[in-house]
Amino acid sequence: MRIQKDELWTEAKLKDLIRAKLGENALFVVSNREPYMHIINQVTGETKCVRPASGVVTAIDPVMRACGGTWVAHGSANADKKFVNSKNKLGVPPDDNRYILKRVWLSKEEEEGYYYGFSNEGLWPLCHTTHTRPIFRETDWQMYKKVNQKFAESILEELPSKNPFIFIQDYHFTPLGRMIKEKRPDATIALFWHIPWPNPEVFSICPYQKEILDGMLGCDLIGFHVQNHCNNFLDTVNRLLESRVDTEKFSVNRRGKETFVRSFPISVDGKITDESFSSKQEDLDLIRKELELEGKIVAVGVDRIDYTKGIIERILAIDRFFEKYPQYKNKFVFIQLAAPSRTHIKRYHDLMGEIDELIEKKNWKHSDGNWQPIIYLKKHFSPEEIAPYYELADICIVSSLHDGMNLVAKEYIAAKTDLNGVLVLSEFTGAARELLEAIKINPYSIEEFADSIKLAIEMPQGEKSKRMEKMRNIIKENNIYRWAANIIIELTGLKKAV
Ligand code: ADQ
Repeated sequence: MRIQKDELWTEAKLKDLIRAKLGENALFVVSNREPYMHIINQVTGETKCVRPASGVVTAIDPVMRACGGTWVAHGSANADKKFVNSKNKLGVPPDDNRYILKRVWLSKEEEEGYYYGFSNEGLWPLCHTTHTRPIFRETDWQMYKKVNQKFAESILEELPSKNPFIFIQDYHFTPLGRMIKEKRPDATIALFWHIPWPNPEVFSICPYQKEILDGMLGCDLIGFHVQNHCNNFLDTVNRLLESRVDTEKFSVNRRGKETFVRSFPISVDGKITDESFSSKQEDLDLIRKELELEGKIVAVGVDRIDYTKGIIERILAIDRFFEKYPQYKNKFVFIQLAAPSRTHIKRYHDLMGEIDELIEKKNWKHSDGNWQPIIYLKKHFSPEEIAPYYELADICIVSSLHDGMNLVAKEYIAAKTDLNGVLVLSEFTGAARELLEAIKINPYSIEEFADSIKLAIEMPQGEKSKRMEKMRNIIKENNIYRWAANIIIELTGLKKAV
């Protein structure tokens, strides 16, 4: 079965495909971050269910809502234990149970070594070209493997007696595929790598390179966002591991097992054809009034606070823009929505301080008392709260120094029903390969970046609409349902070939 290029994929269609391909075999998803977190406010005692700021959750939740199944993830929030049954499970979303979330509990030491240490101080900087030095500690690596084993056991308990399908998410779980396969060789396992894959020279500094690659090759299929990451992965395996790389089939043979490597550019749910997606006029008016945006040109940035997202570079470019083009003072406002992330890691903690300080400094430099050029909203927002900011923004700025895909760029386009918006997009994102009508920037070149902001402001209406329409068509076609369908078809196709 091949998917037609212009075929429109919907939740219902994906549901039918899953039923036809997997039958009674439910899908098992594994990720570190859980899709719903129960958080209690220690002061008021009030509990909230929150969807975390995570690209993985944004992408996979609509797929699981469509297909049902079980999602296994770390129960990391302070009230999570109160909401599970005796098997650590609950139905989610809480108000409309579509699938099962199984929470895995980790001790502080486990979380420290596996999540903060090996995953986020080691592999994350290793895979992103941002010149942040990866830190590899033997204790973190041992804990990372121990936690992977814990997840393997939690998943193995759930698997049906025949031919289960397991879909592993991201760099937190490089040994997991092999660990599951050892106990259940009949399982079909895919791993999706949500971040870039570096070239062999870069990867070879990792002291655990062979074990990592060998673990990943326990899976049947490994997916990346873009072809270049697939190529880097195959080059890395070819260079560092005893195996046979087949460049025709795009696969690796190791000890008699074949693993296929493919690109699947991830996307958003889109809902481009669904009018209900638009925010209420009152919500838009309220934000405009509260932030004094009336008559102003508005640009927005929406990010987890992470050094890969180029937030510092963005502020420097806005500063340079006002220096070069002072005629825009009092006329242009930049709003940064920023969710604190991994704050326990020193690099992230320091970055938060740097951003606070820089914004304060630049606001002081340019503002005249009545107008503030940068509005910094440092908190976690729900997707419904973010939507009006996308809708009212004339410009969205995505300036990542390196990013597997970047879903903010796609969310902005999906939200612009009136076609009245311009996307300024870093050339170092996976999204830049698809969204050719965006204004491309190199975030390291502050001068060029500042000029691109001016270009976005001054783009004629007709040109804006034309570009936005083209990008909306791309997202409408290549939405998250098509992404999931492509992976399921590839995976079930492989199964038959075994
Ligand atoms: P992330 O690095 O998390 O994802 P991204 O793809 O941009 O990056 O997704 C971020 C998500 O968090 C978006 O859905 C956004 O709306 C949300 N978000 C951002 N700021 C927020 C805030 N202040 N409050 C609440 N939510 C917020 C990783 C990779 C990416 C890849 C995705 C999916 O790093 O390259 O696109 O996985 O594969």
